[in-house]
Amino acid sequence: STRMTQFEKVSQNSALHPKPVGLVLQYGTAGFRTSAEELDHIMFRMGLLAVLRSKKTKATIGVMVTASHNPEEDNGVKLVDPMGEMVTPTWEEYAMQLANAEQDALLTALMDIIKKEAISMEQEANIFIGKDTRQSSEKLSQAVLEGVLSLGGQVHDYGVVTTPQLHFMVRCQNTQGCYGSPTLEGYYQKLSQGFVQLAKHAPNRTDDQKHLTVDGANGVGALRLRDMERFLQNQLQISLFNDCSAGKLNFQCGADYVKVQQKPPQGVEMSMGERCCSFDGDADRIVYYYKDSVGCFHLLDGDKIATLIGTFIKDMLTQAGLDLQIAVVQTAYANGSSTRYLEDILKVTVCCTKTGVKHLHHAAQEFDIGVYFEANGHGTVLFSNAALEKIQQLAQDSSIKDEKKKTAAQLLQSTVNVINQAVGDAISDMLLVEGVLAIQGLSVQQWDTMYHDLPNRQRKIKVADRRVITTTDAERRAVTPPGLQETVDKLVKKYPQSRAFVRPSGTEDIIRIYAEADTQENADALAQEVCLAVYRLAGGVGGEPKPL
Ligand code: G16
Repeated sequence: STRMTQFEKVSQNSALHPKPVGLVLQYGTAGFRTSAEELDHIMFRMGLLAVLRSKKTKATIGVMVTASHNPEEDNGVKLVDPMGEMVTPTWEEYAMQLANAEQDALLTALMDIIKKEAISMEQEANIFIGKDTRQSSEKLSQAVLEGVLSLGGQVHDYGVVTTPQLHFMVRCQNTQGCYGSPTLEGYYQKLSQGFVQLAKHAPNRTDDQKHLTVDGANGVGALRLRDMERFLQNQLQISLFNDCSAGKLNFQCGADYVKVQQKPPQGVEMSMGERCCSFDGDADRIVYYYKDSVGCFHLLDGDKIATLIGTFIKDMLTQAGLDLQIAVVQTAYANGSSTRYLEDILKVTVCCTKTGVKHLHHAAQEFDIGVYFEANGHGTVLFSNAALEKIQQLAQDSSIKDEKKKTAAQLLQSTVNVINQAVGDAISDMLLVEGVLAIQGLSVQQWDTMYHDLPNRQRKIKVADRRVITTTDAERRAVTPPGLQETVDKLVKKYPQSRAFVRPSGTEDIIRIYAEADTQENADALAQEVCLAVYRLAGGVGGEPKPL
């Protein structure tokens, strides 16, 4: 039968992308991620899985080849579900079964998924593929493509696009264009129109106010931002650095570097008081920063962005007289001051989830308006259908005489347009922040004073097997190894206003440590002590961690 020949084809082609015997990889925080050399078979097999997922959902599925914030030598792959969200957890399990099946067991693993999910192989399949600028991405995305074709799927290869652009394309395609048009042009047009509408409400800005310095992390975000500039009608004047012309991807630059090191990126000219931002390697994260008049560096991370956006949306809802519930979703990394500000001053619901956009996204869907941001700058805003309808109705209601109300409704509508609801998006978030600052007439310094971050420190520790640490309570407490949490609790008691937690990374082979306290010295000291505890109790390797 045709089915036999199809599976024979899979079998034959998979031999060209052989799995190293015994290699086992996990679907982590954001898909498979490791050294690029280990990923060829994973890519081919994710092509196969994407075809099954597409047949199952009767919708277009996305496959993005990227290792985002990781070094250039790494790569990775994430699957995108029909509405542009991360693939659902059950399918992460299937991804691992398929990825880790030895060569001669691949067909059985494939059949098993088909049977469990009752997939009709006659159903057609459509896959969108995207990749970042890594050297290995070209060949690896080709392996995805071969996987898709082997199982008879149709492919549209978008080439080098940001991760959020690929998510956007998938959502546009599966909403029959309601969300926008599934092309780069469509993406630039939708977002920039929203932004230009917002900027029109701040008509008298000086060139200085329109100016923004961007660190592109020497990645795809830089390339695609360049494309977008001509759509912005001079409402933003961008100086782009680390634009892929010379430097290495994510090396001493980009959002992750700036956030973790708490210092400016290399390769960027910053003048005093100037607004600057950094993207990460696939442009799904953004952080802002500036240098004050005495040269001191100030970081405005995902928490500050969430607070700015949350405050703006809440103001607009009040002015528009719309009764919609707004919530902010964070993770354990959220600075304690931000949580306090959101709860006590802004008086919005705050939720805490595990690390990983998929968890935050899911929690944010429970509200009329869910603002979600990781402290590392990954986030967006979700609007329920009911909220969207109410906003649209009000924005189009020509009978409203109250100018303030009318303006607020229109601003909310433009906000909806500029936001990429599929996933966190550095370019989209940047345009929204720029729009909000413009409308509210805020400088980056004024935005920074909304609340003061508690001093904090992030560290990494290498252990023999990071799975020995397991956590609970949205990763805020360690369950294993025995004694670790008790030790952390004791250490935390030594420092005022302090908090600390440890968790295994899902994107790198390390344990992450976070500590905050009343002073930077105390945050550093606490982080150091927790690092030592992890090293001693969780099988640290490579020598005891030293103070920074
Ligand atoms: C990915 C995820 C983020 C997560 C980050 C770090 O970011 O998308 O949600 O915060 O990894 O995760 P972990 O601490 O588990 O290593 P990116 O930008 O690298 O895709």
